[in-house]
Amino acid sequence: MKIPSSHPRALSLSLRNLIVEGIEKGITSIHGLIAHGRGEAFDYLLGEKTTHEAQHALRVAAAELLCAEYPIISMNGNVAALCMKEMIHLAQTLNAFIEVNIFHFSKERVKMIESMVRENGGKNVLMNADDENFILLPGIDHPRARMHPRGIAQADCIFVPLEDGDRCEALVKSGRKVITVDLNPLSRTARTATITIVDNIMRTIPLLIEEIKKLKVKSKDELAKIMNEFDNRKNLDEMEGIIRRGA
Ligand code: PTJ
Repeated sequence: MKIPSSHPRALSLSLRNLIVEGIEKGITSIHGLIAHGRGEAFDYLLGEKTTHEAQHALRVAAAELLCAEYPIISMNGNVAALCMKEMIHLAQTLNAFIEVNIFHFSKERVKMIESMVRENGGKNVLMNADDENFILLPGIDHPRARMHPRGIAQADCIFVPLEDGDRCEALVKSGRKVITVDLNPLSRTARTATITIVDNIMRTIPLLIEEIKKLKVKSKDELAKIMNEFDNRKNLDEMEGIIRRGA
């Protein structure tokens, strides 16, 4: 459905359309609708804007990604539908691989997202759709534990937006740094990740790319200072406070 630009909720409705189109194309899981609705509700409560706290978290995330030896950008079906081009740009800025890694696992959907990344100009893309070509993440008892051997399995830092709490916890337990984007500051993912950016992914990715470009000139010591001064739990508590008080 075409949304008239005069509609007061035009932007929000157009994002819903992207998710619906993603499902129609076969790249987004039907469960993605529920996840998106939950995100929408929190975004509404946050006034649909990037807060100072989210800006802080994404600066720390930029520092962490720049310091990582082998960062990986993980892409799921919602992220592919909402901001495929921006994620490709992020991966190019970091010179990192994108790994198509989905929660509701199906080989068909993994392959479809992978070819869409390539169609959109993403060259460094990995997927775990072949039966031999994966390593299992300990603690997850399901095909969604699959990690590509040259992707998440090797990574010391993973950017994994809109993630499930169970797998986020397993990734952190495995010793990897996990950076997520999640509009719900109370979610298990938000509370388990190393760095949580409580913001809409549509606003986050361009800001994160900008921040990476700004921080690229900083020394390792300066980046370490940015990371060491950050307390994820405190940032989440502040985000929760903003929601409770009303943005
Ligand atoms: O494609 P798949 O199979 O990997 O599945 C992807 C989803 C997102 C369906 C899957 O990972 C899932 O079920 O996630 P959850 O457990 O529902 O968590 C998704 C989180 O993302 C929720 O806490 C939402 O509030 C949040 N969220 C949804 N949309 C956005 C968002 N956060 C930031 N920006 C959004 N646009």
